Amino acid sequence: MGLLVDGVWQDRWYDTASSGGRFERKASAFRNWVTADGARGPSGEGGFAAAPGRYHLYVSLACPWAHRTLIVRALKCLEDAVSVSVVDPHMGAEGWVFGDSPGATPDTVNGASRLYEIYLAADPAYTGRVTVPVLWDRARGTVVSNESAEIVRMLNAAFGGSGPDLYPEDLRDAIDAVNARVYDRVNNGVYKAGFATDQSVYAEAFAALFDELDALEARLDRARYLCGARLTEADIRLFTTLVRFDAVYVGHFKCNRRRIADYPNLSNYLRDLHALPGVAGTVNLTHIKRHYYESHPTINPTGIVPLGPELDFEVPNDRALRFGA
Ligand SMILES: N[C@@H](CCC(=O)N[C@@H](CS)C(=O)NCC(=O)O)C(=O)O
Repeated sequence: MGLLVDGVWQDRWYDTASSGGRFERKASAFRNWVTADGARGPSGEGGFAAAPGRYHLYVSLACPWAHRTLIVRALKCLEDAVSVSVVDPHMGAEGWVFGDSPGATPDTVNGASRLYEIYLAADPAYTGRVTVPVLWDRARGTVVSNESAEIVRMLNAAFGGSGPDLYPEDLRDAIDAVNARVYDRVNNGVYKAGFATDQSVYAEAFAALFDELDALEARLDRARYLCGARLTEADIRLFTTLVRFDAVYVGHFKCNRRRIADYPNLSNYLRDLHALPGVAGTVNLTHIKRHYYESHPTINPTGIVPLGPELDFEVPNDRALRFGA
């Protein structure tokens, strides 16, 4: 694990000493937008018009942020329009690399062996973390975006894919509001608990996480999805944390007040989303478990990957029966 400083790779763990034991996630650096006609998006520069075969996604199957983009690509039927490379689950001294673990792929676009080479191809003097997902433009030979929340919106809107509109106009305020809470307390909340190096910082993240899961459990008693009867990006964003929770966050990140399996609504909802067309194919529990347990030596120095728990997301769920299809 490391980062680039002025274009040079340095092998370094997260610095929590300068922030009182707190893990602080840095903002993503590349913030351009693919749009239908290439007009400038909400940030960055214009000139990235949607076209089949032009863009390539670099993902890890382990990473919840990258996972959002893979799910939206599947739900919008964009598998043929946007190609994908999958990094190895183990993130070691060189960061994310292309390897030969089952389920990983080579970099078929740039022939890189490490993900940081892609960042350097876009900016030879890049300073910052080298994260997945990355959306690469073959035409301009550069990174469009490395911010999953924005890549999700591009895949939803720019490419004219079929499938549901995951960010419909009339629900945007509701989606933004739930996203903000879920991001801070759940998606990033598990990392704040897991990477804390101070007991009270961990306790604070732990309390916020489980308060929010309790609130989401109650919310999902009233409607099939987070924002009512329609599936939205808010559901996809919650799903990628829920699907990792019992396998990884309960043990590795010490988020163990309850498992998702102990929440009837959250666990039925998790299985409902897992059953959406194309979603199960994006879930790889081997990559998920190997990544976390092998790549964080300060948390799990032996690198032993636990064999349990037994999880079956294919068990039928009650959501359509309770709320209608
Ligand atoms: N804000 C980014 C965060 C992405 C992110 O942190 N990805 C993790 C994997 S789960 C990563 O690549 N970490 C490598 C590092 O921090 O060095 C997004 O949502 O796209």
